[in-house]
Amino acid sequence: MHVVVGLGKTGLSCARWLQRNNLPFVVMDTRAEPPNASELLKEMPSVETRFGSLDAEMLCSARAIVLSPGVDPRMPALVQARRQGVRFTGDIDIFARESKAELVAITGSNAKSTVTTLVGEMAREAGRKTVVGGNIGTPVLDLLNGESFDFCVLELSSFQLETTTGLGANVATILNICEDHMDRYDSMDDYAAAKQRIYQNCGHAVINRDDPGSVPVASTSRSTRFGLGLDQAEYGLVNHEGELCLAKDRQPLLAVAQMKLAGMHNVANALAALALGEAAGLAFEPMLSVLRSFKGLEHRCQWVRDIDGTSWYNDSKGTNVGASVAAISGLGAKGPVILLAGGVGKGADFAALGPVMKQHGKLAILFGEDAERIALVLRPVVDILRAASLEEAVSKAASNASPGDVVLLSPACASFDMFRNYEHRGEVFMQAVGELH
Ligand code: UMA
Ligand code: ADP
Repeated sequence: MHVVVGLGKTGLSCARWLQRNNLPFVVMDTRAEPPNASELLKEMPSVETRFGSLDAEMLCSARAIVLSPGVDPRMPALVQARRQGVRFTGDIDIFARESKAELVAITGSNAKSTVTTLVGEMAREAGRKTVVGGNIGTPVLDLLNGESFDFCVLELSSFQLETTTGLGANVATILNICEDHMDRYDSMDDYAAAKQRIYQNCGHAVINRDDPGSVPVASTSRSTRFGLGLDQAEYGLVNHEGELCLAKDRQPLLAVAQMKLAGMHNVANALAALALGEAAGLAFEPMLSVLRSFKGLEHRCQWVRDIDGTSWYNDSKGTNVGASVAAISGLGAKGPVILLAGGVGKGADFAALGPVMKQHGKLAILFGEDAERIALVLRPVVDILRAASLEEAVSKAASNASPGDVVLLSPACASFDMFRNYEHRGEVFMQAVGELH
């Protein structure tokens, strides 16, 4: 019998898949009332469940444990089952064995959703029957139950990769690595090792030339590199007729100014998407057409409005230090930055915010659980204010803003101390900014 552990989106889709395949299973969740319990019981009234705690005895006798990404495998009952030789799997592992489609797999500490969406749009524009799923939101096993497809782009988190053995993607990449989820890993090495699993049996690796953490530790048959350097082999940048252009082998492909996405981090993301798309056999014209029109995803350096010469941006998806550093330097080119940051730091070191705020920052307005830890880093380089709520932070930003400034919500933290999720945080911010006069 299989045991599905965790009844969020992933657990529910795993239960559906097991039922479709007539495999016996039990669903467990440490919460007494897990989020999808009523949905599960409605769809499968006779399903066996164990809610409230993990049943160690049952786990130890399982044929396999299908673990949800949000469940920490270091929990004692899971450690015990592993010691007794029980096989661990996850939805991505099952999907990789079942799906026959061309697979492009994307991980990284940041930029996953942006690059995944770009490659998905590029494949659609090139006429491929495409699906996009994984950490970006749609559980992968639900994809197997929908329309037929021959091209699949998956965003994978380190949590999902932990239970994935022999992914065998046609094309795979680690876009970048910086500190994240340090509450879930014992060290950066453990986190990086989980990410490396994306390259298992992959046909073609796409490597970020500017980030050593992107390089596969095991050899791969083929690889392509991308990076922001000028005049590089493979994917990079060139100056052509006075314009900065995306380039392949020093040949210009598209002027950066023709892209709607803002910030140099998004230029790197565009190069990554081109390298992935080309490795997966997509033609350049449809890929470039997507880069000309794609405006970016919500909550990622999203322009909200201009008020009296000050530009307001929502980067609520900046949930780790590396993301906020990229957002501050990307938007800092437009003007002095008033940064709104704080929340749950997930054990991260905030030191890297210091230099970039020294260069671009005018003021930092801090809120949430880890506000004081961020203040310790920023106090020597920039003025600091504290706010009890995001609405108060917005109002303090408005009182301190001058024409030419950029007000940026890029919290460098998770949101769950004050909000349901990063989308909720971004919406509260946009609402408050929308109400300013
Ligand atoms: N649960 C337990 N015990 C625990 C923790 C959780 O029983 O100790 C249970 C919860 O009660 C809940 C279920 O597990 O019932 C939640 O499962 P989950 O946390 O694995 O979340 P899902 O709803 O299955 O969503 C997951 C991803 N969530 C996480 O990895 C935390 C979603 O990524 C993903 O979109 C979805 O699968 C579909 O693939 C979200 C995320 O925050 C966006 N990802 C992290 C990130 O991007 O930084 C990695
Ligand atoms: P993910 O899915 O990995 O969280 P997103 O595409 O949603 O990635 O972007 C999340 C945040 O990461 C953005 O809001 C931005 O602050 C930052 N970011 C985007 N691209 C990059 C990049 N190439 N390098 C570093 N940070 C980035």
